[in-house]
Amino acid sequence: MIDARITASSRTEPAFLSQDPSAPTAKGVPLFSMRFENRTGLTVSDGHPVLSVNMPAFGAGSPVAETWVVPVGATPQEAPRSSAQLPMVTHRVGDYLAICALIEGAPGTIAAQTERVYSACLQALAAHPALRLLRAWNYLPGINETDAAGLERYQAFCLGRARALDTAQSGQAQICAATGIGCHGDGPIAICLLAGPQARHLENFRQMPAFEYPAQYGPRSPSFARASLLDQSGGKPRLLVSGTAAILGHETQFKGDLNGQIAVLISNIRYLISRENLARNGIEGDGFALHHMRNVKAYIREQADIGAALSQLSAGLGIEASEIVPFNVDVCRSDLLIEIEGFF
Ligand code: 3EB
Repeated sequence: MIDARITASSRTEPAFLSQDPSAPTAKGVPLFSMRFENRTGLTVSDGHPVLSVNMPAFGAGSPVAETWVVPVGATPQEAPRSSAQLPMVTHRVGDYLAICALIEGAPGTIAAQTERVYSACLQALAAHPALRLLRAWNYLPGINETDAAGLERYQAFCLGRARALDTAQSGQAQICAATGIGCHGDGPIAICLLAGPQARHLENFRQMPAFEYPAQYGPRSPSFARASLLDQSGGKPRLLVSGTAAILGHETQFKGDLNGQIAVLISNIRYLISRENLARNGIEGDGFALHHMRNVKAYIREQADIGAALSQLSAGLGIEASEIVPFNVDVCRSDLLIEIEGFF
């Protein structure tokens, strides 16, 4: 089992906890943290890797952190290991592994550097042959800018990531749920991979699989699944939902219309988690309820849209606006105004 909590900088005062009473929220061994603050970096702190990402939560006085936690029973514990070659830290707790890394390099080298660092991460994963990729987070400064090689930085990143996945030798490197989103500043790309026991990776049958997007969106399609379903060995299954936007088929809907985009992204998540979509993915079960979405993060391109976006998301999902953490960042397609993610 694994769980994540989002907290304000004071660890003892969680700003948000999973409300599933069966979830091992408060107690457990931290596997890794993502700290949303005003710089990007990678450190080891309190025995686990901390990936700092330059994207403070909007309106939060202090940094917000999302910490993924493995229940206490998951021993023995190993210390995090830092790579001698790259800014990369791996940490294994029980059946879970986190790999956090920074992708740095001169302008025009994003594709090559992304391939190099992703390959190193996948090689680190290969040292744990029983584990599979469950979730990836990718934070890109200047995501919509054109890099010195003439490609949009997000597209260059997708190219490098796809090449690294092509050359990964084992079936461990399955295409999993992911986030690919902008962040502030001009620092490195920050990534984190979560691996664990076998997961099922789902598509949304109302959207084209992202890995099949046509070439108009870049030389290589984005390598991610719409969601990954974790078998919580006896507990409730957990569905990790990728960054989700107003895309139907492969096309952005309601360009320039925030309300329209939010309506479509909510209907995308509603369908993704439905019994019908699960069945089309070969998974039995009733599906999930929208208002059970947790650890919701909203990525909003225009600062002026944040208030309206939170109200509409809160009403549409049926959760409190205060449970949604907003970030004012660019989204991977320049015509997307908003993207959200979370889990069930
Ligand atoms: C989309 O549907 C939205 O590149 O890893 C969402 C989640 C998006 C993950 C990624 C990109 C990624 O294409 C963008």
